[in-house]
Amino acid sequence: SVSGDAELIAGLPAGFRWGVATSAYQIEGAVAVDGRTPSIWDTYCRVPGAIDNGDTGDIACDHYHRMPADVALIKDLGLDTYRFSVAWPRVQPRGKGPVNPAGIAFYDRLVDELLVHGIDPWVTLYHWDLPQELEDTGGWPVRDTAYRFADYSMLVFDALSDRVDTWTTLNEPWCSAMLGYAYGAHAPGRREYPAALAAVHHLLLGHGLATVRMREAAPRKVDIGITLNVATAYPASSSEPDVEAARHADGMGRRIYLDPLVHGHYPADVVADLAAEGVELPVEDGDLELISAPIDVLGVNYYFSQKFTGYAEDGRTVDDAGQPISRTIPLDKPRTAMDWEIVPEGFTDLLVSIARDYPGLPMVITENGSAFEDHADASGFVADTDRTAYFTSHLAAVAEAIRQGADIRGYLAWSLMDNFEWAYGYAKRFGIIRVDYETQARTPKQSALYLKDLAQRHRGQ
Ligand code: GBH
Repeated sequence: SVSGDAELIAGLPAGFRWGVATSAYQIEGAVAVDGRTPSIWDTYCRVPGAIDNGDTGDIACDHYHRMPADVALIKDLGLDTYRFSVAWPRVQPRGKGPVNPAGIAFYDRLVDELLVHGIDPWVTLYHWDLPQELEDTGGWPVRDTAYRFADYSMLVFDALSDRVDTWTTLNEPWCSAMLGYAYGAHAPGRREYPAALAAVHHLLLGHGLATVRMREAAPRKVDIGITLNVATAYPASSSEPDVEAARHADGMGRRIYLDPLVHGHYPADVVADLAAEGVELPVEDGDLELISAPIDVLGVNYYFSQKFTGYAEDGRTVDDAGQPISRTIPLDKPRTAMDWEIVPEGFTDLLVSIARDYPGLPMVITENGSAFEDHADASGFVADTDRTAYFTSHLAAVAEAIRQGADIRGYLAWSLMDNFEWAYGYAKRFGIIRVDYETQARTPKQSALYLKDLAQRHRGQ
């Protein structure tokens, strides 16, 4: 409602960023152009059955060839920030060696195009597209990959830091490590549990190495941070097994990243949980000092929260291997097209808990959004009232967290346009702009016009 919108706008601080986010593999296409080599996603998309409908990122939104028009769309929406990712295999083919001039030139042009339109560029260095050659030598489970990431980061930083103020090292290391190496649901599709935990540590180490080197090389004040996918883990009841299950989930999803980043050590309860599974993180001397190098901003990606129980369906509290049960059960909320429950209060609780557990760390919402079954009219317009309502309830949740003391500096919607939704291919649409994949026509949806209006009114107040 208009009055509800006025209230949420009033709850957001002056200078609050309004923007949109994308990632390279999800929108660029042009995978074999200007010296780019394959990433793990190019490879994984060719595994039969890996991606719904056999979709690939080969063409995606063809953003590589349509970049100026896409930047103009952001400008038309009156948004002030655009978060995009750099494709490692474009900038440094095969993951080593000098910069590829033709590859970095694309991002050079993108940054200039954004600046000409008064849009603040926010660079994510790694949004999951590891050069395949680095996977062939072991991927994130091997320590060397962290050093390779820091070297690559410096190539990008050297080229763009004269104009880019805000830098994110990694997008959602949980996804890279767990979906990629434990659950086999994302590239490279491995199911190797101890290796996935090594990947967690090496991703964080890569973040730390890159952060320290970028800070030293910075030509002026820049903001450096990391983006995490985090959520609230609610216990199903106050029973000990349910509370334990939620603690375990929160440990593996949130604190295993934030504790080393902010406090310089892994959480003791998580280390104990892992030891009980026979897993030890491959920490070497000095690693935690690097990982806890100060950051300027925490990027928070939020989609939904879950409820956890420590009881199996048959009532047991341990599995066949003697490990405690921790599984999700429905909160009984409406769902999006991803089958994700819509839990805005989990967003408030999450942001307030981060502010409490990690005080002094400014946050920006670097992704929030939803997929729904969109219906385009003859002109391509989508009256996406469900997506619009999702934005309203989640922005209100952010405003409520701010009211409760959380330091939140901005909100970037996921996503600028419909794109390649990883294992779901093009079937799931998160865009605020409709993409017709036959013609590559872009049409702003109702939700885009809604965010445009909110940002404008907030700025004008
Ligand atoms: C983000 O990932 C990505 O950054 C972005 O590229 C992607 O397009 C967007 O979200 C939409 O998916 O049920 O075990 O997976 C979010 C991935 C999804 C990871 C929810 C955590 C919950 C636990 N997150 N998931 S599980």
